Amino acid sequence: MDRKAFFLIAALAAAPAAAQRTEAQLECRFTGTDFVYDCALRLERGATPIEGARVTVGADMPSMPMAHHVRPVEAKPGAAPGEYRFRLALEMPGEWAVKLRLDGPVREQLVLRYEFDDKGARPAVRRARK
Ligand SMILES: [Cu+2]
Repeated sequence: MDRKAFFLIAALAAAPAAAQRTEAQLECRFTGTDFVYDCALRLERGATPIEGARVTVGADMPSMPMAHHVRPVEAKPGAAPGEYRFRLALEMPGEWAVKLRLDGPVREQLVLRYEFDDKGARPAVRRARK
């Protein structure tokens, strides 16, 4: 092949690499039962929803290693592309590390740190160490 064609192919192959990071967004609603949450997870890569993934969700508390035993649950596909839904039964409010294992089109493990209370969940704020 000539040089121009080779350069074009190389450029196309290189372009997606920068966009390969998996983005995960989590929204959890408190169910009213201690400490059970209905969660919707959005997965995308380079603004493209990740569809057809098998998502297993576990959780533990970074501040209390080995203290909790939350049984991992399997997420179900949601209504929107790249959306997955699951119910998370935690053992107390506070900061939890939500552990996602992705299988299928994307094989990856992600850890999302979220603060859970009776209003729902939001990303845990990193406090600067003194
Ligand atoms: Cu705890």
